[in-house]
Amino acid sequence: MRIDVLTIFPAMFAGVCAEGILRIAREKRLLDVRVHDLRDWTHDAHRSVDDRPFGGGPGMVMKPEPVFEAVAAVEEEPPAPQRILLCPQGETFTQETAGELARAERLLLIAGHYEGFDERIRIGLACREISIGDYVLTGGEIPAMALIDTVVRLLPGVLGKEASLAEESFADPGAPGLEYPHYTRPREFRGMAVPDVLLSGNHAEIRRWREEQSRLRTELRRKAP
Ligand code: 4HQ
Repeated sequence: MRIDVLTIFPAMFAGVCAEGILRIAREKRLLDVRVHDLRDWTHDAHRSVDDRPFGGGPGMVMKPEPVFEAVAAVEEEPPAPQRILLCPQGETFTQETAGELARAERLLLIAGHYEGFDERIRIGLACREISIGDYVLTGGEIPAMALIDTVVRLLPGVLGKEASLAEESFADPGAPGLEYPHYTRPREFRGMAVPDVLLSGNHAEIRRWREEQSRLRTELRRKAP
């Protein structure tokens, strides 16, 4: 998958793309991330990407021209990407959204700043608008990284065989549950013991216990009134 990103802070993506699963995915050539500085498509001495809002009011608005020019430049090379604008007004990003996007050959993510985008950007570029949740960040970069991270781990070949199989059951939209409690050595730590069932060697019983814990947690933490 190829992912292009338009941002005024390209350096923010360096660390995220250079470590962990994203690094592995890039090394395996399963992921090609290209981060572009929006200011490369400005023409004034100050390299302005924002301007004052018509009608007055506080804050600044992302100008349409650099975004349109950047999109045209990045899309010169086929195939045409699915365009995504990260903004609080978008549909809420879920695991299901991630699964859908993981099937795309190419994505173009646009990270905004200031009070938001000039409305012509939404209208003229027909972007899918996505929010990572109902809280306000200073920019769309962290939402873009969250989306990239979530989508890339779903690409075939990125995770090991075991993790991919586990993914299938969790990705099942019918039965998404929270993880059961995990334990490793030592068997007792600061007075807290590992549940006996996990040491029993009875795999049927262990599976039942984990399913039960998963169900209880989901009910308690996700379906509370
Ligand atoms: N912002 N999900 C404001 C977000 C956000 C979110 C990005 C802050 C866009 C203009 N983006 N800028 N939540 O809070 O995606």
